[in-house]
Amino acid sequence: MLKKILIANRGEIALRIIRACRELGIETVAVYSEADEQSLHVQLADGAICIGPAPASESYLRAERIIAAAEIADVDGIHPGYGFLAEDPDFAEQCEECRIKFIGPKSGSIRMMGDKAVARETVRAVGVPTVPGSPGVLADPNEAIKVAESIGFPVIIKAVAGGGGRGMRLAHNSMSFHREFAAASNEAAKAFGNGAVYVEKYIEEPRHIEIQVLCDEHGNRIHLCERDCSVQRRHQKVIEEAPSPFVTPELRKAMGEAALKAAAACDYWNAGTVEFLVDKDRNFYFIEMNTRVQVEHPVTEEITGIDIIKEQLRIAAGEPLGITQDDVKILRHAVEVRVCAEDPARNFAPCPGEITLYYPPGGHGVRLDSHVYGGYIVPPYYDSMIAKVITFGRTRELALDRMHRALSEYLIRGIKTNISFARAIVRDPVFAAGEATTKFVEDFLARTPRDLLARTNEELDQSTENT
Ligand code: MV4
Repeated sequence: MLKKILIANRGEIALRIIRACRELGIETVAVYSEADEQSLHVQLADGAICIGPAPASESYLRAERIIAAAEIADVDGIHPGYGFLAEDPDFAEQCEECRIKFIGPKSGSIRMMGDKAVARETVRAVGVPTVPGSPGVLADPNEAIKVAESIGFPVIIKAVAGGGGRGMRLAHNSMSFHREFAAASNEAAKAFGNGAVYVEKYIEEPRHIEIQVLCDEHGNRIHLCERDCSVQRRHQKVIEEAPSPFVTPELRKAMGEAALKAAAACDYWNAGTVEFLVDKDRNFYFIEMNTRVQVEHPVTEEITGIDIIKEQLRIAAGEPLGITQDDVKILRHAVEVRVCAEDPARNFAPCPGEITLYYPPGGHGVRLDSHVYGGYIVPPYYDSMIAKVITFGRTRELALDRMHRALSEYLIRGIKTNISFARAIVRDPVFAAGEATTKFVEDFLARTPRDLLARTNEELDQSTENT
């Protein structure tokens, strides 16, 4: 087993990794920026090293500082968490060259899946369904328009270096295609330093359903079923759940097998996620592979009983998987809400500041993954997510009732959060019926009065006190 690892991250995921290490007897070293000196991940790790000023570009994104810290602390491995350097193939390669185990896939797999056109072509070649589209990158607008016309409009233009919705443009006809093609390419060149784009048929109102995979370094590969992440606002997930209310046992089997084919095609190891779009007729199409542990991994842990972070550590230590596909069972239903420091009344603008009062939810069927506490100051430099509330139960209805109850208990004062927004979604008839597609949040916001989303639990409590 690994003896000592460095955690190249902050916040709840750094804590999550420290906790898994504690249970496995692995020593931990935290790294932190000047803004995170008082953070729980610094307090809870066995050691901690400051790697620079508050902005991520001067601390958590500095590969050379993290490698230097790893060498000073003499660790065997680095866990990158999610975000920051987690999907940077150059960082993984530097770890490999320094003989520090990168707790994730090899750099070659990250590089391959990081180019969305290469990823798509690679998995298509092994029989994974992809969205009809261009065979690869389209450089010439006149060639691109021929492809678009042969696919049929509407089409979506995607940046090769994109992912997560950045650098995407929709075209409804040949006229708008010229404009959108140029816009997508320019936007991608500016944002990623790579203007290459490809074209796909546009799938209307799909569901976003992803398969969790675990692969060891000996060629064993299993999947841990799906997560439904259709409830998103501007490509940011708000609520995730497992199993998907839309997925039948037959579809689960087919998507699971396709995900394992995709993993095999890039010689994948460690934990990964294969993302699919699923249309109303339950056709599924590969869109991309995430070569890291994801924010929403706890819903899979809660339905299967498998600790994904511990599995990552065991795989990185070279152990063969101790679980077979037949061992993977869906034991219950789980839901996750991402709690963010943001103001729903001001178009979800980030809302950093001091948490003046904090009362977290708990009780039967509730898990809270968070690094915050009363008196904590949410810094303005990083992602606004401050907690993940995960609830679970024998049925979806029970998991959702528990989520509503947990969110009602959750008191955070001093900063604005999206708690009331999430609670309203949980009680929405379309969501409750399991009918949410990726268009759900937009529709929900259009039919929901703003003041309802902005109301905090304490304001709701005050209105009940008065009655
Ligand atoms: C699409 C699509 C429709 N058709 N591709 C957005 C994020 C990126 N991972 C892929 N995305 C989409 N790709 C085709 N061919 C619609 C989306 C999309 C979406 C996907 C998942 C979750 C939310 C979304 C919101 C808008 C658009």
